[in-house]
Amino acid sequence: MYEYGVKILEFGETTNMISLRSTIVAGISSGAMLGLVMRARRLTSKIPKLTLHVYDHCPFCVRAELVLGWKGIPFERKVYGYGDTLGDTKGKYYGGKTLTGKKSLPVLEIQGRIPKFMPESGSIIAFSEGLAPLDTMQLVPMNGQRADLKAFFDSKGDFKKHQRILTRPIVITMRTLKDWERDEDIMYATEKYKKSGFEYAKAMKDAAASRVAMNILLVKLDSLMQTDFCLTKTTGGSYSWDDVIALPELRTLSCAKALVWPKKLKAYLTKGLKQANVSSYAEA
Ligand SMILES: N[C@@H](CCC(=O)N[C@@H](CS)C(=O)NCC(=O)O)C(=O)O
Repeated sequence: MYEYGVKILEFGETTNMISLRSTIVAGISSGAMLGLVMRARRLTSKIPKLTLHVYDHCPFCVRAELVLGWKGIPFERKVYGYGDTLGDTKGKYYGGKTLTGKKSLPVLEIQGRIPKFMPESGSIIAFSEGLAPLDTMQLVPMNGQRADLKAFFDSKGDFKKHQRILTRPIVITMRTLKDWERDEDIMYATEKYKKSGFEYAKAMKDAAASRVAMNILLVKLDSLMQTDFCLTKTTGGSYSWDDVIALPELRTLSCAKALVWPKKLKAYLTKGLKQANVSSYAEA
């Protein structure tokens, strides 16, 4: 969609100021065009150098990656082993980098800001909202989460229960991910989850039953989608916090084998991740 010669983001598109500049169309006066280019340059120069420190498998990290990606905000991505202490007392080894001193990711490193390390996915997302060029539509209206979806993804609900059974034994086998490169990374995860009552051997035995339950849950989630491309119908058809929460959970689930994904839901996941340049585990 074009307004005043500048391409406005439509649902599903990502951009950065370089592509924004390149979409300035012919047919407007050279003075107006110069003004637009200068404005675009001014906006671009406002974005500091960003490094997002993540675990690949962490849904909170993926939330931040999605929003930065959808908004076309350039950032460098740095992945850590799950057993890395990051300078904290928790963990199995020190990989050589201390961020906030707490073993918790994501952390956004913002060049020139004091302090330069920003923890908490919610803060990072709010910060990204402020950074995004004024000409881009707001991708994440803070309009509150839908109660039905909140219940669906609740950490004590059935989705999370079956997701853990179907994915925890699988993710740690993905050794090409930095998260699970070292044996200590896997040891850290298994010990942590065992302490919280999760049994890996039982999970493998329960997988078939969980697969049946999950297939039913996926059909239910598919029926909760209010549009073909977003969970929730929003003004302007943009993504909302419901998508920011759901897509990382579905991405985690994409490593589970032999599930039957409803077509619309699968297309939603594939597109949502692709638009932010976030990988899926489905092909791994
Ligand atoms: N409230 C934090 C939660 C982040 C979080 O829990 N991250 C997990 C990974 S998904 C973590 O870093 N865990 C470290 C550990 O368990 O050692 C946020 O939203 O950013």
